[in-house]
Amino acid sequence: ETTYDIEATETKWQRVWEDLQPFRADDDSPREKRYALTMFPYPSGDLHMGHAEVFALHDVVARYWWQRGYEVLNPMGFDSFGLPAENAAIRNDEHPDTYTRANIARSIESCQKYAASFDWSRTFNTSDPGYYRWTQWLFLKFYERGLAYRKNSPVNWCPNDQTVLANEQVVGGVCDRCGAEVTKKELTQWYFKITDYAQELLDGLDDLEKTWPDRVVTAQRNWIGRSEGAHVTFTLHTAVGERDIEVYTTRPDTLYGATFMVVAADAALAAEIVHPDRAQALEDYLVEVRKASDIDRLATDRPKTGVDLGITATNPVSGEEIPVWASDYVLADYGTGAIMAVPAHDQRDLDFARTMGLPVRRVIDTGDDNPEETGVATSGDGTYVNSGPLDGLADKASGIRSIIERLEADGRGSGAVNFRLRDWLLSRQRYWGAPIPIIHCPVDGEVPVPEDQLPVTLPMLTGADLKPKGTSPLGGATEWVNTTCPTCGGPATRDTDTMDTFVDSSWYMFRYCSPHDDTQAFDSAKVNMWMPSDLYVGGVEHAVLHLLYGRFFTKVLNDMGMVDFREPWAAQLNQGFVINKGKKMSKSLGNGVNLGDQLAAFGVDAVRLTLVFAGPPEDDIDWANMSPDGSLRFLQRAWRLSGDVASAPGVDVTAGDVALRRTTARTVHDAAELVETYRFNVLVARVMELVNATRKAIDSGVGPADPAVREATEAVAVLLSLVAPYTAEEMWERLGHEPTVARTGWPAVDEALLVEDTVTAVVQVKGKVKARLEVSPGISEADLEAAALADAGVQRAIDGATVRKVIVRAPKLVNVVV
Ligand code: ANZ
Repeated sequence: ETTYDIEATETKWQRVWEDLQPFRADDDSPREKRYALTMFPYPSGDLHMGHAEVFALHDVVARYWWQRGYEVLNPMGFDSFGLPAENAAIRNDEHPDTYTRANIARSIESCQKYAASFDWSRTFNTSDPGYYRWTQWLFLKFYERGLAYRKNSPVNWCPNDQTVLANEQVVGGVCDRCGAEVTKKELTQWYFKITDYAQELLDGLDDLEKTWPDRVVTAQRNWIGRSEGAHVTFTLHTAVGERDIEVYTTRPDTLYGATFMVVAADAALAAEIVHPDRAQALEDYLVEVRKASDIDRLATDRPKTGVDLGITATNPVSGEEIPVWASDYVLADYGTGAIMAVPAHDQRDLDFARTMGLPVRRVIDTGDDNPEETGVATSGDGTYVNSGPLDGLADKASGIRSIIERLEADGRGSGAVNFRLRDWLLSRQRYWGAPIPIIHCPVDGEVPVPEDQLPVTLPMLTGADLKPKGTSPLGGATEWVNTTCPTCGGPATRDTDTMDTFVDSSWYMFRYCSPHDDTQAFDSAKVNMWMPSDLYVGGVEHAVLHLLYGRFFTKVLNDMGMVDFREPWAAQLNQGFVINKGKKMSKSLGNGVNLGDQLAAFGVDAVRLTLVFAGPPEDDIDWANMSPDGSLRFLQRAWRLSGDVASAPGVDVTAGDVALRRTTARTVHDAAELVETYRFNVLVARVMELVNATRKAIDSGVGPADPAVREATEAVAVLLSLVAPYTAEEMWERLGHEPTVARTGWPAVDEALLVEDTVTAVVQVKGKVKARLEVSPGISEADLEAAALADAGVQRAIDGATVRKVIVRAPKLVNVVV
C-alpha cells in the first residue's frame, strides 16, 4: 500500500464535508470571533492558478483559526457586475446574467473541490437585485449627506469601452481593462466626495502601517498626495477689466522668480480670460490637448506646447507684470488649475520658458550653474537672491513662512494644503451595473427614488441593445426610462447611468455578516461583532482602488452611526503572482498553466501544498520551477505513517519516546507562530521534518507501537489539515478518529518538552571565565551559586582569597568577586 486513490478520496470527503458543514460561522457562538476575508473574484470564467494560490494561502489562516478554537467567518461571493459579462452578452446575443450565473456555478463547484473552507451559506452576487438594492440605498444615503453629487467636467474616456473611467482606472494613459488610449471628454457625471476624507484616509495609514504591506500603504499615501504650500492671488488684466486668480504652489518662497503664469488650457478659466485676439489660437490648441491623458501631460520629458493668452498679471509681492499663458502641462482639476511659473527652479516651467522664449530668473543660489544657461532647473537648498526682503536668507522653511505671513497681511494669499486625490467618479454609461436611483424631473430637478421603491431593477436588454454608444444603453429602454416624479407625480425620467463596480465591492464585507437580511443593508450589531476583519488576503493591484474606496465607505458608515469602527480591514496580506517560465501567464505567450489539468494530474492537496510551500506568500511563484509531483510524494509519505501507527487512539503518550515527543512539541509550538507571521512555507518545511523524524522512529528501535509515533502522526494530520485537507482527513480516519480533522483542535503541547535539557552557565572569577557548567534551565540562583563555588577550577582561581560577592544570573552566568 503506497498511495491512496486521489479522485475517490476527493469525492468521498466532499460528501462528508457537505454533511458536516464544518465551516459554518455561527453568530451566536460563545467563542472568540475571527473574520478571514479574501478578495471576492470577478466571475469571468472558472478558477485559475491565481485563485488557487490566494485561496490556498488564505485557507491556512482560516483553518488555523478554527483549529485554535475561534469561531471563524470565512465567506465568499462574487463581484458579478461589470464589463466582461456585458461584452460576452453582446458577443453571444444573450443577457449578461446568463454568462454570470454559469460562471458562478462553475466557480463554486471548483472552490468546493479545491476544499477552500468558505462558508457557502453566506454567499451572494453583487448583481443580485437583493444585493444591489442596498448598493442603491447606500448611494441615496451618501446623496442625503451631500457625498454624492453631479457635475460637469472633463473626464477620462475610453473610446473602446465607450465609458468614463475613474482616475484609478487609467494606468499609464491607457484603460486598465482594454488597453485603449484614454482621452478626455466633457460630461455630466456622478461623483462621491471622497476628498472630504482625504486627511483622515491619510492619517489612518499611520496605524495600518503596522499590519498592512508597506507597498500598499505607500501607494495610498502617494495617491492621496498631500502637499503643503500656499494659495497666492495674482491680479489679471484682461480685455474686460481686472480680476483676481489664485494659484497653488508648494514654493511660495520662490514668488520673486515667477516670470509668467500658466493656466490649464482646458479649464473654463482660460476661455474666460483669453484676449479676443487670441481666442481662436486657444480653441485650435484645445483640439490637440483633448487627445492627451493626464499622465502624458505631466511628463517632464514631453515637448512643451501652449498659447499666449495675450494678457498680463501682477505679482502680489514684487508688483511686476508678467505674461499669462495656457498650456496642457497644467492640469485643470489640480490645485486651482493655474500656476505661477518659476522656471529657474521648476524643470517643466524652465522647459516651457525656453520653448516660448520667456524670461528665467534665479531666486535661490544653490551654488549650481545658472539654470538660464544650463537649462537645468535647480531645486536644492541655497541662499535667496533677487527676492527683495528674503535676500541673504539661507533657510527654506523661514523663507516660506515669511512670504506666507506677508501674503496673509496683504490679503493676497494664505498657507494651504493640497491633495492629489480627486473625487471618485462613479457613474458609467454601461448596462451591467446597479442603476443610479435618481429620477430627473423638469419641475423638481434631481429626486431620489423613495426607499420603498428600491431596487430600481435593470430593464431586460440583450445582445445588440447593450452595444456601447457613448450614452448609457439604459437610455434605449424607453418604458423603463419614462416614469413619474415621486415628488410632483408629473412625467419624469430615470437616470440612465449605472454605478462603477467598485461601489459594489466597497461594502460587500459588511454584507457577509448578515447576508440574507432583506430589511437592511446589514445588521449593525452583527457587523460590529465580526468586524473589522482580522485578515484581508488579496492582490496588491488593489492598493489604491478598492482598498481606498472600502476605507472611505467605512468612515462614512461610521459617521452615519451604522458601524462602530473606522477601518474595515485590520491586517492585510498580498500574495505574489503565479507565473510560468519567468513570465506572466498569457494567451499570446502560450505559457498559461491550466488549473484543472494540474488538479487532475496531482490532486488538490499536492497543488495546494506546492503553492504554499513555494516561498514567502508575497513572492511570485514560477510554476516552471515547482514540483507538484514532489509535493504528492511527500503527502503519500505522510499518509503512510498513519497506516503504520500500531498503538490505539487515546494511548497514554507520556510514556512515549522522549526525543520524538520533543520534536513533535517543538513543531506544533513553532507552527502557531509561523502561521501568525505568514511564514506558511516554513510551516510546510517543518511538517516535512516531523514526517521524516517519525519515519525514522518507526524504522529504528522506537518502533510503530510507541505512543510517541501516534502523537507525532496525529500532529502531522492536524498541521496538514491547514494545507492538504484531503490527506489530513484520510490520515485521521486511518488513525481511528471520526471526521473531521479540520475541527479537531490544535494539538496540546506539553511545555516541559519544549525546555532544552541543559544550558551552559559561565562562571567568571575576577572577570575571567574559569568554568562552564551544564545545568538545568530551571536551576535556582542558590543551586547555581553552590555548583559554581564547588567547581575545582573556580576554587583554584579563588585560591583561598575572601569571596566578597557572588553575582548570579540563573541559568547562564555566575560572577565571583574576590
Ligand atoms: C511654483 C513652484 C516653484 C512650484 C518651484 C514648484 C517648484 P505638488 O507637490 O504635486 O502638490 N502645480 C500646481 N498646480 C498645478 C497644476 N494644476 N498642474 C500642474 N502643476 C501644478 O505640486 C505642487 C506644484 O506643482 C506647485 O508648486 C506648482 O508649481 C505645480 F520651484 O509653484 B509650484
